[in-house]
Amino acid sequence: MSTTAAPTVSTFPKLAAEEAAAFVHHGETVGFSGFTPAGAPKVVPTAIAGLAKEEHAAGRDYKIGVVTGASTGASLDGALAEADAVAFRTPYQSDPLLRKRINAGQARFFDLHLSLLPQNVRYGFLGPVHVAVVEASNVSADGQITLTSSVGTSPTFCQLADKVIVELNRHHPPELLGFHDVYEPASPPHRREIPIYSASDRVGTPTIQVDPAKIVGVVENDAPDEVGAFAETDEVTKQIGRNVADFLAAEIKSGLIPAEFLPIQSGVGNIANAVLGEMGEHPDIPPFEMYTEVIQNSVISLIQNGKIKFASGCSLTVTPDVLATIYADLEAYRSKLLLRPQEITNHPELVRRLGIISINTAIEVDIFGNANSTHVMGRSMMNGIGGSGDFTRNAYLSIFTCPAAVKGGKISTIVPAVSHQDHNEHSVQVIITDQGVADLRGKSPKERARTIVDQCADPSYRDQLHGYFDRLPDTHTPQTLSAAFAFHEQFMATGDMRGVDWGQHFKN
Ligand code: 0RQ
Repeated sequence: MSTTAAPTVSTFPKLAAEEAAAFVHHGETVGFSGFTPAGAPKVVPTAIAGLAKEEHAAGRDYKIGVVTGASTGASLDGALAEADAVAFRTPYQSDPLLRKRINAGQARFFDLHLSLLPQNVRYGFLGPVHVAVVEASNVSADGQITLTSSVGTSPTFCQLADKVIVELNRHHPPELLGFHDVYEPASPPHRREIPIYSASDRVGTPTIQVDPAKIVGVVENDAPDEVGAFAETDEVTKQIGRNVADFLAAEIKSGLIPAEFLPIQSGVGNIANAVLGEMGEHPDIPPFEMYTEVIQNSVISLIQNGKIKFASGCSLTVTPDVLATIYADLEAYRSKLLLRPQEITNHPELVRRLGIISINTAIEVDIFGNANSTHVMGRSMMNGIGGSGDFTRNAYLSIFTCPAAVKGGKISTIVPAVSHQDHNEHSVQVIITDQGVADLRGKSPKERARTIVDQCADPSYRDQLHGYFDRLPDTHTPQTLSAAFAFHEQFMATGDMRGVDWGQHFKN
């Protein structure tokens, strides 16, 4: 693999961000690079937001469709939401302002499995992509774009868009050439197998090849990725991590997971970061590989101490200090890290073939093993399903983690029925909280219910959950519709799930 970056050339017009924004018109759809804030453009989206405000002030409509790899940072989702410039948004977001607009019904959001986004765009299911805005560490005269800290859906946006705007970000060195493996599957009926057989296999090219005639200009900047700091690991999160690590070590010991271990996918957020940290410290978990979507801070620490041998992902979602350590020693990481498009990192064929162990975080799970990753109280969107469904459905072993109770104990994450369902009982195999592990494999719904309540629920909710279970009819899945949402109703009425009066709910 060549590590010599082709020199950046000045054949493309050099644009100010505002000049680039002028290429984006009301009603158009823009495909932005970025997967989490990693690799998302910064100055062009903020300039588009400025244009939107000017248009609104002049009494004209201005809104665009915003499609990205996953979530982005404040200068993309945040700025566009603040300017009320978002007509629709997909497939995932985590910006507080945008979330507010979505939940207020002011921005249309549709939540997609992340592996499906690129092909849905190629199939035309989302309509045309008029403009691609892509952050790059280099662009050559013949239109080869070297990406930065993520791949996301950029190859597809660049292929389909009429116009491509490159944000050339000097924060990322051109020597990143070789850290990306760009591959797009053919569309049916011509699609073939994807020839990846281990986490480190390469099948594509190091750059995106774009028709140079489509590149309308290059905007230069040097802003770092807007990846926020992770929360300090608290005792609850640590205990979840220890429970996951102990469980996996026991699975290896019993032979249910091969002794050489299997590639790990770990979800996004504070809990996922802490779980990996604990796995890294466990003496009975051998060094392993990641075939994951988001590479977070803890992965880099574990590469440094040898516990992670290789990490394939879609984004380097690490804080600026950690990215700086990688960039200071790029050659050492060249054989340890690889970034791929999201349809490859999350591809069901590959997740099943490689035997991925998936570990994702749920907002709540119910006593039968259904999981909600996206909605608070069934109606407020948090972030989106992300890649959790891609991995869970196809994993060798699928695990969901969550604290047994949140919000100072006022919310039990173990509930009689999830208020929104993203992953059903057929795909969820293991639930792990700070209280313990519920291994659901081979268990009937009634056995699952007892295991989940006894092993995973917070002690302050166990009697209440038994109170529900003990009143249930003796059927296969003994759910009782009039009482199934009593925990949620109680919370919405009083702000606390504790103290449900079952007598009111079981009327017959
Ligand atoms: O609220 O922010 O006010 O403190 O949700 O929860 O405990 O910090 O956990 O950062 O790991 O996020 C499911 C949202 C968890 C994330 C979710 C509140 C809680 C806190 C955040 P505060 P924590 P995390 C591949 C995998 C879906 C996508 C996915 C997610 C806030 O993991 O978005 O899996 N997952 N992708 O207090 C009310 C409940 C709650 C609750 C937690 N039951 N009711 N609030 N919270 N449970 C990667 C990608 O796809 C990119």
